[in-house]
Amino acid sequence: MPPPILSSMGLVSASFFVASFLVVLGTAQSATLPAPGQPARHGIVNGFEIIGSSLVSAQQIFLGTADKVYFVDKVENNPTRIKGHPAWASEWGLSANDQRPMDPVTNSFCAGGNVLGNGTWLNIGGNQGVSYGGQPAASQYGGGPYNNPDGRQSIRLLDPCDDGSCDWVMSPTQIDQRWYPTLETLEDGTMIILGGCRNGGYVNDAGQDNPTIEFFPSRGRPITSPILQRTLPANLYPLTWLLPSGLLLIQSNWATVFLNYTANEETPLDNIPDAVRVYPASAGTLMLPLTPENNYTATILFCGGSNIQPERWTSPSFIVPTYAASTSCVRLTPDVSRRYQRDDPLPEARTMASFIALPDGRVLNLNGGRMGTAGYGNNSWAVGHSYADNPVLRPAIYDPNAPQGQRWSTEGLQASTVPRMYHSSAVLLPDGSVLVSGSNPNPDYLVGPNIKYPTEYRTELFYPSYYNERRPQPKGLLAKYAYGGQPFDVSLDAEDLFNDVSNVNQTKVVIIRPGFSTHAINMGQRYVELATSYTAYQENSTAILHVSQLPPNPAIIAPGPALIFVVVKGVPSIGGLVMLGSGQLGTQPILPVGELPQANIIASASNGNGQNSTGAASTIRVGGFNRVLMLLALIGLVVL
Ligand SMILES: *[C@@H]1O[C@H](CO)[C@@H](O)[C@H](O)[C@H]1NC(C)=O
Ligand SMILES: *[C@@H]1O[C@H](CO)[C@@H](O)[C@H](O)[C@H]1NC(C)=O
Ligand SMILES: *[C@@H]1O[C@H](CO)[C@@H](O)[C@H](O)[C@H]1NC(C)=O
Ligand SMILES: *[C@@H]1O[C@H](CO)[C@@H](O)[C@H](O)[C@H]1NC(C)=O
Ligand SMILES: *[C@@H]1O[C@H](CO)[C@@H](O)[C@H](O)[C@H]1NC(C)=O
Ligand SMILES: *[C@@H]1O[C@H](CO)[C@@H](O)[C@H](O)[C@H]1NC(C)=O
Ligand SMILES: *[C@@H]1O[C@H](CO)[C@@H](O)[C@H](O)[C@H]1NC(C)=O
Ligand SMILES: [Cu+2]
Repeated sequence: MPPPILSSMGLVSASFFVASFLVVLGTAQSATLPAPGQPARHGIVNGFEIIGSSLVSAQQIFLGTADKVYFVDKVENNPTRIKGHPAWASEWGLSANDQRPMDPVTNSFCAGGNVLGNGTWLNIGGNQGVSYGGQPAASQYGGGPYNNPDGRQSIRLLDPCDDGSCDWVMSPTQIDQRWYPTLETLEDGTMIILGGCRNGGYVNDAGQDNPTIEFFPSRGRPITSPILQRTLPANLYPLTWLLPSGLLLIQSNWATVFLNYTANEETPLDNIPDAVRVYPASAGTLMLPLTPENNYTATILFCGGSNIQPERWTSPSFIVPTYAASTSCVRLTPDVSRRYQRDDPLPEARTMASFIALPDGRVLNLNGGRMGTAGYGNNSWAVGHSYADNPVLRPAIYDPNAPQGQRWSTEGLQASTVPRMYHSSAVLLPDGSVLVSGSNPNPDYLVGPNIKYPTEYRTELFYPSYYNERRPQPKGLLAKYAYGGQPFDVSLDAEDLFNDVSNVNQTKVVIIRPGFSTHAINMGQRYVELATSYTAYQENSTAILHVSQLPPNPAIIAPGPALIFVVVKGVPSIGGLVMLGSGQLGTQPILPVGELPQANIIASASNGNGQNSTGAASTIRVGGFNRVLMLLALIGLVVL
């Protein structure tokens, strides 16, 4: 962090800006969420429950509203139909447990997705139009049994809704052909779209590679990316995160770079050790919680995948499903060091692990197999068509705060009964359960008694340990959050604090973007803890939680919709869907950060031992951090 150099000009414009913004903020702050209630279900704690059958197979899923999960499949012969052809998308209503088919128009096979800063979801790219068995359709403009035009250049948009009226809409603009692209939301709420191939296949090759990046809305022609160009053949769905520094981290095959996407400049970091993590090796990956304690410093965890050398991928003697997946876990804190560090290995080798950020700060690891990789084909050695085998049915949980050597645990966790192989997915729901669905390592819809890995519709919830606890019901959470600005108050009653006021110092407010889940990646998934302090009353065990707005840097979490939870002693409230930032694409307003009041537990007058514990550690931490935030805010203002 550079030393503070503030020109008088900066201060003048800052104070002018503060004054004008307080008016705006006054309006923004008046909108609060209704206090959340309790889960509608009683869960099987640490276990799975099948809650129904999806209409299409869940190759891609995301939470669009607090009540609706959207499914996107590849084009195939799903018995559910819409507009005279098989459906390949649907909506699942959580409270009513009902569904409806939807129509993404073109073939969304292995598309990428993510959400814009204004709340519109994107689903981008895909495959050619297909017919029975995934064979190319006679016409690439529609018609035929599946009536699906070529989706490789498609930009599909969805504004999620709760009234059953919304459907996918095609953007009139197109992208370059991309099958298996990655989407990452940028700090102005626009989208960067990375990589992909033109014709598909198990891995990429020079003849069909699209080693370029482009943007939505468009910023002009695609730009060549050297890392994508030199990491064939395993460069599809490149693992990409926007870092708090504003650089992007890209991990592809064995290589890692920073991308400065405005200067179009890539800077190499160390190669990743032990295993390939991108598709089709498909490691579990996740940015660990960004918290006031770690100064919002990003650490990325990569676990499993497969140790496959470049020439092996295309070797005719490579029998994929008999090759064991990796147990290796590594971490990278790219804004601090370019070196990967080994972390505790997975309890079981895994390819296609989905990593889900739980509100309590732990990471749930589920889905995938012990052998082989993602992908499928008509090879004699395939398991049916699957290139993976030996499903890992038991989840595992990673605690980033546990001492090294003790971070992974499977204790008490029950196995699922449903293999979740290639084309399965998982996403966090507002009630803190995790929806798990999909699995279809087949070219078309395929079910039957002798099919080991059929097209899977069974949809489960996994209920983490906190699920049946009485949930906190905080009052006063906002509906919109600014980057910087004034703190606000949330009230917790005695029940919310489990009738023990000292639990207020084990209370946190967290924002989670659950992301777009496909191919063991949750694009855009992120966990950010807000700075807090409290005024608590021993006399009646209630507390006012003082909560900071978002850190004044939209690269920490990009604008757009996300869930907010208040977590007391590891038990989250039911998450509310809120808007981060302005709700519009474009440079986000950055505000000076208001100081949090001193944390304080006020002793009962009647209580003889007269405890008056001020949360000194919490307050000093916040104070020190705020100076940094203030500087960032002022830099932002000068730029404005
Ligand atoms: C969000 O921005 C995109 C790109 O400009 C636009 O297509 C979409 O309609 C916008 N959504 C909303 C809700 O305004
Ligand atoms: C990207 O490079 C440009 C030009 O060198 C520089 O001004 C900018 O600060 C860089 N961006 C980041 C996020 O480092
Ligand atoms: C975070 O910042 C504070 C104050 O600037 C500093 O004291 C602390 O060491 C930093 N912590 C980390 C983990 O970098
Ligand atoms: C794979 O095999 C099936 C069944 O024999 C056949 O229908 C299909 O066309 C084949 N697919 C490819 C891509 O060769
Ligand atoms: C919370 O406060 C209680 C009582 O003051 C104390 O015993 C406990 O150690 C504190 N816990 C944390 C995590 O600070
Ligand atoms: C709890 O006690 C404090 C201090 O007497 C008081 O200000 C507050 O209103 C009380 N809260 C409730 C919910 O009774
Ligand atoms: C507790 O301590 C704070 C900070 O020193 C002080 O402002 C407050 O008056 C004290 N409260 C009681 C009830 O003693
Ligand atoms: Cu795929």
